[in-house]
Amino acid sequence: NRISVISEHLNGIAMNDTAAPVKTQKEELADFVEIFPILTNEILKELPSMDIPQKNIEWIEKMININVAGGKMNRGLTVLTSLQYLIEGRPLSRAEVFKANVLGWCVEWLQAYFLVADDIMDQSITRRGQPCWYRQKNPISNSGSTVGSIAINDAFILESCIYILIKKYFRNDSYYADILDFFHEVSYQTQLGQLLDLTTQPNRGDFSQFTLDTYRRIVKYKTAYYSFYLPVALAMLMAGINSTPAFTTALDILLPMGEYFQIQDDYLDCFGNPATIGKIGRDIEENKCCWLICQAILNGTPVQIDTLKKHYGVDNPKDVEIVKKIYNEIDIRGIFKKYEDESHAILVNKIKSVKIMPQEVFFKLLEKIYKRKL
Ligand code: DMA
Ligand code: MG
Ligand code: MG
Ligand code: MG
Repeated sequence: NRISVISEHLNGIAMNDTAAPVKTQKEELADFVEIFPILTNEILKELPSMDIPQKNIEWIEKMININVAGGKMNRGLTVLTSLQYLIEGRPLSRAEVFKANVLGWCVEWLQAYFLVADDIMDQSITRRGQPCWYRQKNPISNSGSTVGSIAINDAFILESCIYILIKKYFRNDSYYADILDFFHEVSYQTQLGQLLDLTTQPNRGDFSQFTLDTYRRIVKYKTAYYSFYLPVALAMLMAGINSTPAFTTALDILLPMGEYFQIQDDYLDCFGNPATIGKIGRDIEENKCCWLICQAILNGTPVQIDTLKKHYGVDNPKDVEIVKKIYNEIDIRGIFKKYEDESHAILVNKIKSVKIMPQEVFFKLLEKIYKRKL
């Protein structure tokens, strides 16, 4: 079939050490997208010999297609982009380009695993413009039931896929164990972040935990490590960088960048266009310790804060409206805009002081997310 032909073709390329042609950003995106069905096929093709019935193989195929593909792919593309800046003075080989993109997809698989679970835990409704996976129609049910709690197990399967792919393509590389360590460590950090997020949420009306210190800890763990540090660190491994100071420098920039990114995510949860961001905000209803509520507590009058305590964390459109009205009264948009500019300036200054590795690695990432609307 077509996919196995492409697969053999690309495995051939992966063995090939000739220089990859210089490509436009659009072509690089097309290359990245092109290998997704090949990687999916690597996972699916093992299943018949494991005696897994066809209907379950189809389930996994559908589940992977819906949850791994269709995002912005910023994290996935970052591995190759970073590697290009890290390897100076010579073009990357076709094999290097291919392998960087495999790692990029592994980051996308990791993200899919977290999002499937996150949407259940956050009781979200839509993701990437369609119902969240756990809310989708169960493909093999004849009673119209949803995927429901099977999605919990699907999240675990998505996680396992990462290690199948890494083993397939990196088993013989000297940095194989380092890649595994990074995925394991960053997974744990993200799980801890989700725990911090979920445990600041249950006591509505109690604002004692909604401080910027608590907030920063949550978002460092739940977002920054996997979204910003991981893809760059993987490129660093591929580039043969193994000095601790280089990784420390990367952390020093990428964790604050991840914080900035999650603050944008929180802002968009409230003020973004669902048609653009592909998801319907739930932070107010879910009593999340998000950036907006922390700022409202810092900037509101005692009367406003009292009103927020009555209406924040209630799953009712009328209460949500009252919260948003107070956000507007304290000019949260202005506070956000000021934060965005200041934070951008601080990051630019930090990046300008980097000497141990090319600054473009970081500038490129910052440029992609500054003032994002989705
Ligand atoms: C996202 O936090 C964190 C992870 C680990 C998925 P979130 O719940 O704010 O994300 P989203 O707004 O995409 O649901
Ligand atoms: Mg969520
Ligand atoms: Mg969440
Ligand atoms: Mg969010």
